[in-house]
Amino acid sequence: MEAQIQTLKKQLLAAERVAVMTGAGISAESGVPTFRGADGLWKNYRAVDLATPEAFDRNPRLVWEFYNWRRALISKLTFNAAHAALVKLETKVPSFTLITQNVDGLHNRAGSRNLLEIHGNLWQVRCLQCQEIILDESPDMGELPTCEQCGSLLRPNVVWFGESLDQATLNRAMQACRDCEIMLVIGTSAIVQPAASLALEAKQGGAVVAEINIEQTPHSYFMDYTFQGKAGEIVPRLVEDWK
Ligand code: BJW
Ligand code: ZN
Repeated sequence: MEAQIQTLKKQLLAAERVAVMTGAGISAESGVPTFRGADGLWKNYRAVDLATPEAFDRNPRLVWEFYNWRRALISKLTFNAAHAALVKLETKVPSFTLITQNVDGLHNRAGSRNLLEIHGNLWQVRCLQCQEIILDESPDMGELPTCEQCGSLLRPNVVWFGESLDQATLNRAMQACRDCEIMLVIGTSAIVQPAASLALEAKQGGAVVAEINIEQTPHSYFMDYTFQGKAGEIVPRLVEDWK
């Protein structure tokens, strides 16, 4: 692994265009639970079962309770060495795009600039009626928060299963993956579409693709590099000693 880290590090130093995709695994060492695996359980509900418009229609109180729990938890946490290393990488690479599936806002807090939050942001809420999007960073939004403009129910401004991603944001992510010379894929189980297809897009466009994950994923087989380990340990090593 050591030699491979050194080779990729040299390639990154020489690259003009780099894309990075992150998933829940990059925030795990900050203390944010991931979605799948034992970690993805909340009060005996599977996190993915609550991330649907049907769950919200059926029981908005329950879904808000889940999101308020995550708000309270994440508001006490901070970014880790992997988030910070990506900020450093961005300052060295002429064209750098960070695509995240995470809604926790930790890349933002770490200081990443060219950031595409393709599944939305936990700290934004949206009115079901007037569609107004409001930034509200309070750790508890209350049981059933309502819109100040029209009094209708608010929902988290995130993308649930069966919902479309913002097309303009997705297009920018696709373009960055098609154009890049190197793509890093960090801490994602690579099963949720269309996010998962972005790494394939980069590979097909001729990019060198590298995966950093504590486990193998369905994408490991086509990766040029697979670093099996914690993001907080491996990603900083890719930018170590850079001036
Ligand atoms: C570490 C680590 C450490 C841990 N270091 N690594 C059948 C086939 C194909 C597609 C579909 C299908 N049926 C339905 C679909 C479409 C569906 C989909 O992909 N489903 C699949 C599950 C099959 N996709 C959608 O619905 C998307 N929309 C869409 O397609 O629109 C078109 C459409 C419209 C109408 C009908 C149908 C289609 C939307 C997807 C939205 C996903 N939303 C969520 C919730 C966001 C809000 C919130 O956070 O509350 O996004 S679900 C959840 O999964 C969240 C995540 O961003 C996403 C991905 O999860 P991620 O990040 O990969 O986390 P985990 O937990 O899965 O993995 C963590 C990884 O980290 C693991 O690999 C660990 O090993 C690793 N790890 N510690 C390094 N320290
Ligand atoms: Zn409203």
